[in-house]
Amino acid sequence: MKLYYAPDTCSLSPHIVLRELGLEFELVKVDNRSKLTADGRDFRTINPKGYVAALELDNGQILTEGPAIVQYLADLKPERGLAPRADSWARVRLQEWLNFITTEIHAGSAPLFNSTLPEDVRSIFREKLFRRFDFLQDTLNENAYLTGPSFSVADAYLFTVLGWCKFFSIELNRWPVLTAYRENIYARPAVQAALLAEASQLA
Ligand SMILES: N[C@@H](CCC(=O)N[C@@H](CS)C(=O)NCC(=O)O)C(=O)O
Repeated sequence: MKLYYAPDTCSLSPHIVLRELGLEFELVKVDNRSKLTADGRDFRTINPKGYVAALELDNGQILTEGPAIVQYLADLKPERGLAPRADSWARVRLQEWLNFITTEIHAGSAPLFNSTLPEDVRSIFREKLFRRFDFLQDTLNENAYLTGPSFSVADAYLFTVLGWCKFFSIELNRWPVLTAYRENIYARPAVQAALLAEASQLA
C-alpha cells in the first residue's frame, strides 16, 4: 500500500493507523501547493479531488476520504480493535464520531487556515469550534477515548485535527481534559513514529 500524505494535514490520521496496525506501506509526500508528488507525478492523476489523504492499494485501487480510509485499514486487522466489527452497533457509534470529527472539527476549522479571512468571520468559526471542544471535553471526562476505554481510529483523527490549534493561536489548555487526551495519544509509539517519519526529509 501507498499513503499519499502532506505534513501537518489530516493524512496524519491514516498514517498513525497504518503504524498502529503494523501494516507494510510506503509514504509518498505530496506538495499540496504544486500538487506534485515527491516522485514528480501530478497528484491529481492519483486523486482527482487534489487533496490528501489517498491510499493506493496493492491492486491499484485508490481510496480517499479519511474516515473511509481508517475504517478500511482497521478492518484489515480487526483483532487490533481499532474499529468495532462492521455489523455492530458499536461500529455505528464509531462512524458517528468520525462524521462529527470530519464535519464539525476538520471542516469546521479549515476556514481558519485562510489568513485573508476577516477577523469577525474568523471569530464566528472559532466560537463554533469552541462549542464543539466543550462537548468533546464533557465526553472525554467520562471516557479515556472517544468510543470508550480503548483507542480507536476516531482518536487518531481527533488527535490530528486538534493539533491544528497551534496554527490558529487557539490555546488548547483552555480545555484541560482535551489537552491531557492529546498528550496521552502523542506518547503512543505509533504516533511518535508517524510524526518522526513526516518530519524526515526521506519520508
Ligand atoms: N474530505 C476530505 C478532506 C481532505 C482534506 O481536507 N485535505 C486537505 C489537508 S487536511 C488537503 O489536502 N487540502 C488541499 C486542497 O484541498 O487542495 C477527507 O476527509 O479526507
